[in-house]
Amino acid sequence: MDSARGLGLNGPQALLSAMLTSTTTGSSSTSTSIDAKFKAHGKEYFGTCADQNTLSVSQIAAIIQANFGQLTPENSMKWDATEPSQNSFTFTGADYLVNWAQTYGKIVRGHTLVWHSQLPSWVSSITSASTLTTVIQNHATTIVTRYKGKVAKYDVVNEIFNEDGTLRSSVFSNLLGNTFVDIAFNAAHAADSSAKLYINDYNLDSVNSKVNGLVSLVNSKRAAGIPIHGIGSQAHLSAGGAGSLQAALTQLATAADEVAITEVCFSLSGAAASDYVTAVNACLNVAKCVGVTVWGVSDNYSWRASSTPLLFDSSYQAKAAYTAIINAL
Ligand code: 9MR
Repeated sequence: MDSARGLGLNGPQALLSAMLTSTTTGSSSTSTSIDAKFKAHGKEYFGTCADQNTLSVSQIAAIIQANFGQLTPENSMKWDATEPSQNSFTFTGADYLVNWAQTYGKIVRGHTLVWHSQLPSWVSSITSASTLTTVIQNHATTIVTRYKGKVAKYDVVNEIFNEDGTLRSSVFSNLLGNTFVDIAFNAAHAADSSAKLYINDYNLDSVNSKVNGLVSLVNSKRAAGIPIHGIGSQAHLSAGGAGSLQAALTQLATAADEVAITEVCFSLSGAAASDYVTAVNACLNVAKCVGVTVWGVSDNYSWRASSTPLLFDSSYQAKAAYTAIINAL
């Protein structure tokens, strides 16, 4: 395949490939990209997470330019990276990702405004509900305003549920109950009314208590006028774990305007081709599913590197799972 030819290049060759891809309309690489093939089925994007560390690897940059249509900042837009101390914002990493995406015409999913993890201690040690309210509003407003028109969708709240569908204990829920959801979504919507705002979580891979709890909360919040537009299913899966994903996405889609697979990877399976095809088909078969994001490009930069969970190996060669998706599309 022409696309595969462009994927295994090293050094100057990869840079040349990248330049050609970015400047040539209808190049062979572009016409066989996963993103282009996925969009041909009526979807919005097929993407990956990245950040300056991976975008600076020439082979990864070339792969993304040729194959992926969407970027999620893997770490650079999280609270610890953007507001490490109160009202002192640092956008170096997030700006790099967003500017790169603009240069190469990639959609950005912002990730993530409110999360109990990678949260600076100055936030987790807040004891006043009114202070925390203002802090959430300021954080969400500042980030969404900065990237207005450049970030299409946001994971506004991330991983707020326990496995039984109840709300996870965090500084947010402990001080504000579930109203921190209202506060965060309202602030984000006020800052950019065009951005699609998501609630995102993991273990939403079958119709389970967590899916049901999430659907119930989204239904009640939307009925109350809170601008929740989408539901993201991370899909950090193990071998054989994608079989019920379509049913779960179908259930999630009953509660929102759109759903997405936001962080898919397959640990302990060596990224079996059939697992990936099952996950991609789950999105294809659910009308409201707008896109799939793989959680990284090459195994060596994966957060689960030892289980080789991605579509490209540590030498930046396309794996069987990549070819299987291309063939399935
Ligand atoms: O991939 C991210 C990794 O580089 C970070 O060390 C880790 C720290 O929490 O976060 C990883 O991304 C997570 C994502 O933001 C939310 N869902 C789970 C992902 C994997 O842990």
